[in-house]
Amino acid sequence: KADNGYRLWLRYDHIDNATLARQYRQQLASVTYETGNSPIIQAAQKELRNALQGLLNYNPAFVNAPGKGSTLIFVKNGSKQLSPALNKLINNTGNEGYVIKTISLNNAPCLVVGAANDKGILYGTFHLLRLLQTHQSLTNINIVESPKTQVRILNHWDNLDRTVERGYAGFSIWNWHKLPGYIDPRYIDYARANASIGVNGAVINNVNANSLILTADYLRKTAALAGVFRRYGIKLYLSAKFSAPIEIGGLKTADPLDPAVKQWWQQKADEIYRYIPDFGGFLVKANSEGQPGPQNYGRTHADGANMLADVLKPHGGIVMWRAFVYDDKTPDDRAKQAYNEFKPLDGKFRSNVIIQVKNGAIDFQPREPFHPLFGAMKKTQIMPEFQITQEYLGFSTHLVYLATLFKECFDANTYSEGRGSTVAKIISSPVNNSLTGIAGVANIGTDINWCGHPFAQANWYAFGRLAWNPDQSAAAIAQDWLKMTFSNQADFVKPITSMMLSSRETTVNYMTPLGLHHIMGTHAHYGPAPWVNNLSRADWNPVYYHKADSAGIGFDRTATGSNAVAQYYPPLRDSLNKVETTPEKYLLWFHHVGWNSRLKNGETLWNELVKHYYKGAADVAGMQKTWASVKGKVDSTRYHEVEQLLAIQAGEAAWWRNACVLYFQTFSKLPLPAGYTKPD
Ligand code: GCW
Repeated sequence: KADNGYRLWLRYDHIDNATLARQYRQQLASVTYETGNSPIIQAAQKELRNALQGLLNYNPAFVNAPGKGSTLIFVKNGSKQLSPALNKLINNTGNEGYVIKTISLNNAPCLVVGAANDKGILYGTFHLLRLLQTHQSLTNINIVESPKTQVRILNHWDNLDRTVERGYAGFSIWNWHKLPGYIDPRYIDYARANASIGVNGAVINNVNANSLILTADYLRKTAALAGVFRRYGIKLYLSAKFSAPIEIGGLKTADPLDPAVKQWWQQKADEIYRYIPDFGGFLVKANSEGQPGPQNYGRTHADGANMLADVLKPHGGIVMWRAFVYDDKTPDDRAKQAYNEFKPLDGKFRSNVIIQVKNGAIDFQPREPFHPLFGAMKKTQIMPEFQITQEYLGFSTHLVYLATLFKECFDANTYSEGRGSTVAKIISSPVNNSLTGIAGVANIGTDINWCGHPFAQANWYAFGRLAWNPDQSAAAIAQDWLKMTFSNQADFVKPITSMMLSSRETTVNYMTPLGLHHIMGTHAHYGPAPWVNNLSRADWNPVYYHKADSAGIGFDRTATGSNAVAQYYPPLRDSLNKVETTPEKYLLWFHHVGWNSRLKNGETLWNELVKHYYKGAADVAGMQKTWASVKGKVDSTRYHEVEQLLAIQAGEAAWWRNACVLYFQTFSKLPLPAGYTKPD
């Protein structure tokens, strides 16, 4: 059957295992809602009906009160039918959590989906459906869930002309021309998909913001989108340009300490909340890559963020202030700048400000060590920013499952409070009652399958699942996604799960092995260009990062070099300061290493580098074989799409390998290891 991928992981195709389907129908024979009838509950009900219709070709009886023969009951805030203990459990699930539990009601098993609030019912519904979609047993269920972070948000880098910065899946899905009058059904499907994975916020415009988004004309349009999102528990946020008071307010300055500026933002906030009563707040990129900010007026990031936080505070809004800053102020090492600028401001931000920090200190590279700001700001709330769109990972052409990359950051130990101070723990622990959060730069566009590559959908999916709970495994999430998106067949799920799990390491191997970084094409960020050395700013040039010379390769960030290692806590700082104790995957990130230096396995650095590049390219050929082995187990449309994309990826992996090996060889002047054939 043809499948264009539009339905993402919410396909709800009929379960062809007849025994299983029959059992589900019996177990879900009658449905009762003791939840009230809010718009969110209605959305949840609609999802349930549609899904059961699709999965089981079945319309359960909807009964008003649970009684004899009740098999599925949704309960908000407790019910007379339930034990005090279960009611208590349900009432303690918080704003978004839920319980799914099998109980005995009138001597028969009954499944309870309980929550303290509407959103919990919505999320519980999607979890229940996931059990069906992945063919799990519905017998003796006992699930208690609540999210580990509160703001789980997509950042769309969408421009008002519908181009998308670093977007590789068509144009922006927001049709500004037809809004607010026309609600594209796609907005509803977008909201459903997000709700199904627990995403509860969306910044709908680019951080390189256009002030026009804050004018009444656009606010009317965004309000229409917010109306769609609200029914799925999603708050709308906007990227605010710091100079908006000048551009659309007619003021002469945007100085955050100027009373007229503050008053302008105050009125703007009040106006926004008239259009969108549950508006989430602002995301701000300031004094970064040419964007205006408080430093233009001799003020600090804290001055800027706090001014905006104060005007949003009475309405319950937040400011997500980005720490992605770099310019010529830290000429020896761009990686140090965010820490240098933000660490001294620790404790100076309002409690409704969250500092949004990229997972690594450079920029969404295939592999980076975690950003040293995690754990460094003990009195300031921090949220990580991941990039779901594959700016540096082959766009939507390469199959790269990013859950392993996200996990590497979450699981990293910062040592800020000794052992166990992982990034996941830090970012899910509220500081001064602030909200906690996680952001992901969206990979969504107008392409029929939303994300360009059928497997790029997995990265949107995994982002949401991990934002809900960063402790989940990348493998379990991949399996769920594969089953829901393609097929439950074990001989499909097993090989393709392992293909997904190794795909990111494969990409690192053919792009930037052993800690190399930022050696890609400098404008598009596609393909290799380690040789570029003529851009106007030193820190835009790949040669600045790899520093290859006749002696060796790599960026010395130790005490004898830029000393970026000092931004990490001991004992990590000390181990990164030495070649021998630096994990080899980060070797050239922290050290300039001689071509003939021996690595742990006894190989020379040069040989090991070459071998990584060759392995990366060979492993893409392996992915092609794995995919060929599941032919016939998935629909032919998506099969052929992935097949063709993998062929491109294989060609480009070889391109990366050849370019990097041949270029670095001009410095090492060493032959390839025995048995390796030099590329033409
Ligand atoms: O990753 C870089 C991108 C820019 C982007 C910037 C940022 C939105 O190349 O396109 O701008 O980072 O994160 O602000």
